[in-house]
Amino acid sequence: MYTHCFPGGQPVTIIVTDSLFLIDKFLSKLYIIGIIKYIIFRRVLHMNNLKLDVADQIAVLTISRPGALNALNSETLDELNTVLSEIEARDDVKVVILTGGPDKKENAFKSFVAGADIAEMVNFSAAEARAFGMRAAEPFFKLMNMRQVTIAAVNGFALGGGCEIAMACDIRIASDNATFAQPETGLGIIPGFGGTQRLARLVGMGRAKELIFTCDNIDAAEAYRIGLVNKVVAKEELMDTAKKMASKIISKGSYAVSIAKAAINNGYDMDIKNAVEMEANLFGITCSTHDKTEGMTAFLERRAADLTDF
Ligand code: CO8
Repeated sequence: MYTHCFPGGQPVTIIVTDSLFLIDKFLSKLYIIGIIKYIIFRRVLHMNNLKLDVADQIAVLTISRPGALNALNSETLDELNTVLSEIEARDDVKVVILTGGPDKKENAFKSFVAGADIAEMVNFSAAEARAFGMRAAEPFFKLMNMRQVTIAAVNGFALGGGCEIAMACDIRIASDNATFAQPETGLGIIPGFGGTQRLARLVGMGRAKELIFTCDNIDAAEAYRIGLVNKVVAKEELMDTAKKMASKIISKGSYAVSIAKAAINNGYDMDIKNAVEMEANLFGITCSTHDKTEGMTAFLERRAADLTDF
């Protein structure tokens, strides 16, 4: 009898007889492969400006540049791009919550993201500025289109690129002290991380133009009133609220949620006739799943559904 322990797993008791010798050798190889994969994974996921915590199928991704109020520089955008690809491949993550880390005085509610990094942008040529914009576009589109639901938990300043990254998420929940603005025209530039497009789509063209032309700060209550955020809560309740919403979403059919997300995103820029046809096609796909059979059968049998597709 022999106990074999997988990385991060429970010890497994194995009875080693002659006939099981080969199996044991195979398991030993798996163990080594596990260690190699762990080392590679750690290497790939080594991040200077982001923290990732995964629990209960929720990934909390924290942008952490305390000295710059979490401003987005090239390194942070690249890390974001890498980690979102890693997360999208994980079946154990159904919702991503994006938030900002504390400032250098440990104030957890100072800033979500205070914009793109002005110190990096100040000497950009036109070509470098364009490249910087495209560098952000990739991870921002991942937030928008990845199969997991993305929630921005906005815990303070969401200015310029900070407002823009929040808008790239599916849902925004703001703490009551949060401040939103697109201050770019005051710096002689325009919103370049999708702000001219996503703000108009979220709050309408008139309000988007007003915010971008005046650079006005708006508080969380006003952001809620104009439809920029889905919910405003006391700052102490921000993460709990975001996690509760995440858990509720996770309790539904995760594959169906991801298909609904794709339908909403893809249809938004289509004419209504093609959009509805696209929806019918996706509806057909969801009807061929285990979850559809289980969900509807459970309803008819008056029991809770066990939805497992993702
Ligand atoms: N970039 C770089 N550093 C920043 C940024 C930023 N966006 N915001 C704050 N910081 C730094 C400050 O320089 C300061 O650093 P240090 O301590 O070394 O002096 C530190 O963070 C703390 O900031 P403050 O001392 O200014 O803190 P205050 O509490 O006095 O003020 C504010 C907080 C009001 C948030 C203030 O810091 C501020 O106005 N920040 C800039 C906000 C801004 O204008 N954001 C928009 C930037 S432009 C943008 O986002 C464009 C996106 C699209 C780019 C597209 C390119 C293609």
